[in-house]
Amino acid sequence: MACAIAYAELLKKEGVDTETVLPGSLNKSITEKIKKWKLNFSINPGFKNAKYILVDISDPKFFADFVKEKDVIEVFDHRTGFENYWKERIGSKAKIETVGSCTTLIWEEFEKRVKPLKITETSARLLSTATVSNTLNFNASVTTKRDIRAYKNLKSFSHLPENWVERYFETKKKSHPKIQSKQFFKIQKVWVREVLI
Ligand SMILES: [Mn+2]
Repeated sequence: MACAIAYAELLKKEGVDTETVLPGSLNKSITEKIKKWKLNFSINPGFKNAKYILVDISDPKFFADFVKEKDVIEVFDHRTGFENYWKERIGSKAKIETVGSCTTLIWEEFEKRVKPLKITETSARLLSTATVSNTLNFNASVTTKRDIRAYKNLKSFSHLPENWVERYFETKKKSHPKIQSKQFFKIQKVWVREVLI
């Protein structure tokens, strides 16, 4: 969700008529608190004859039914496996790179394309929170320097409270009682590191 909402913001800034479509139910990592932010998306596509940009997904098996492959014009993903598949079809518009979170790729597009650099507070909050969620607060082995750098640079736009990350994982822990306390301890430990970044 974070990638789709933020990238739509970037495209709108560039004058592209864009809509964020998130079919199905929202991911469990989206807490009640996040749902109260001004989230601009629809569940069904409102445009006819639309072109599609896929974010955080590149495996054609998992597309929504309404997306026809020939209408896909750009793909962002941080998981490998389909780089060549998309390169053959859309060339450099296939942005599949191994980073911890797809949000990092989206933020880097802002840095490249938005001059002077700006992003709404909501999009910055979504990208930041999804980054810490996906990388287990930079603790997961998939984490790269690019994720940490992106998160740091988003800070001046997100204005999240200092203890946001801790509170976010607390809430997640409450709604996911299955998370092992050991794993949570790890998260907390790294949270201390995060504050120092
Ligand atoms: Mn992902």
